[in-house]
Amino acid sequence: MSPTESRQPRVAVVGAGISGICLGIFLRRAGFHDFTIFEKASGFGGTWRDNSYPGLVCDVPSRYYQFSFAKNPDWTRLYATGPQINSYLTDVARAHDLHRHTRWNSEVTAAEFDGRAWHLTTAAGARERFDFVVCATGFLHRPRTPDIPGLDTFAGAAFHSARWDHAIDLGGKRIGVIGTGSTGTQLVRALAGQVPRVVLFQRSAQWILPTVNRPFTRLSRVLYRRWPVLNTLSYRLNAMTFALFSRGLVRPGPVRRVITAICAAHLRTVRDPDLRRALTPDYPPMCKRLVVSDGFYAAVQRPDVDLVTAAIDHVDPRGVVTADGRRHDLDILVLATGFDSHAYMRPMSITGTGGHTLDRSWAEGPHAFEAMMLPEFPNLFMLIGPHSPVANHPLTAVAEAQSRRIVGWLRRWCDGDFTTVEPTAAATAAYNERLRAAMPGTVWAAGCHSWYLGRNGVPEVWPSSPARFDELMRRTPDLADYHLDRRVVTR
Ligand code: N01
Repeated sequence: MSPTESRQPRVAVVGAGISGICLGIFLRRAGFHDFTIFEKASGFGGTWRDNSYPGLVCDVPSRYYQFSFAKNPDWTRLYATGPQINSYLTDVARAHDLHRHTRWNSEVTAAEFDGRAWHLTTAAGARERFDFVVCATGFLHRPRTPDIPGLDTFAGAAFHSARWDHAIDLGGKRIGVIGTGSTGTQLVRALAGQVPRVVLFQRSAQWILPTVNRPFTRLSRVLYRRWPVLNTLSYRLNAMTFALFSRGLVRPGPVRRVITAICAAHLRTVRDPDLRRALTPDYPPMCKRLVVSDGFYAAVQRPDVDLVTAAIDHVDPRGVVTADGRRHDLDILVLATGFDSHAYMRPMSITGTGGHTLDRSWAEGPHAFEAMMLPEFPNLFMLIGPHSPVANHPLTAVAEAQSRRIVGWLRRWCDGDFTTVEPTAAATAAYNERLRAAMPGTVWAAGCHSWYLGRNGVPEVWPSSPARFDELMRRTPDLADYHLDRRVVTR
């Protein structure tokens, strides 16, 4: 029986980024129409909407960083730009009528479970009741602003890379970039040569995997449009390459050695030995998220680009002063300092059964049962939550696997199998213990500081292959791992 013939659950989806869009499409396709996507901003795309800095390019190939059910034949390059991905996501969402389900400028501030249903409150004070809540908030949405003394005294413009101020003319400006992650390196690559001076403040050096962002010919795009199977083949080929890459992440062996050798050879292309030394990380490749770039080393060797490795002491109205006493005069200061990735759906306050709060549950760090559910929070799901395979695997694929699982639970609800479901505390503890036991062999535990690590220094990512994750998501849930409440709820 389709859900339209039986009872329909009311579902709230928080966030209209990749995972919220994906779930919305899965819900519609499965016949679930009573759902609302709450979005704090006024457009689809999540982090791809928020990030619009110069040079933003996805480091996963475009023909893989897309939904498997909505393959785009018109990608113009091996790696798509941020605006191209944002347009793609918006087009896919609109093509599936998701704008009809989306409530814009509606930030959910609280969700409370009353023993039967969830009550959501928005920043505007509206309150609404739902049978299920899905947090599709992602983990790269809360910019992390460094606590640098004097930052607020800077006379020029200072902003986080995810809040790029397009009103500011970059022409003739000296630009400082703090941070050498994927964002900082892309920014330097894009700004070098376009402005009189770029100063990169590096706290930790990064390993850089070289690539070439080659354009796709017009002919290839015509062929991909004519024969969609080509797009499917590209997608599968990329999936196999990434599966191979992920082996290097989760255990030592030949893949890790090959990637290490490629990164080391790439570093040797830096001619000046002092600069090369300054750019040499003190941890193995892939321990932090590997930066993929087709020009960072060339950019940083330009005479109009300075690499500053001295620690930042403070900021004053004229620029950044480093611990060696030098002042670096600047007109613009960009904070490419990353995100509070462990916040997930917070600061939204979530209260489950018996007044149990998410903050209390996560006092020792974010965790979940099989990446998606938590004890004491019935009928609450997370998309791309703790221990989802955030490594370099495309989040589109993760969102699809998890959306499919949520639809499975909703179907069971429609069949009357349960009214509320939550994992048991014992199953959750055992699952997290298994994950922890698998972490020591992973590259993330190889001795570096990164956002992949939790407060206790244990990695918070999926410690196995994407295929194993997909298998877990497709497996029929073992009901012994859950509390199922079968009370009939009358609304
Ligand atoms: O952020 P990061 P990001 N003083 O956290 C430094 C995705 N992404 O925005 O390494 C000085 O990686 C910090 O130094 P350290 C991708 O998943 C994807 O670059 O902590 N420096 C580090 O160098 C990525 O992993 C694409 O010592 C300070 C940097 O800031 C994630 O977003 C493109 C500092 C932060 O690096 C985040 O990347 C862009 C301080 N007080 C981003 N505080 C794609 O292509 C922090 N730093 C898909």
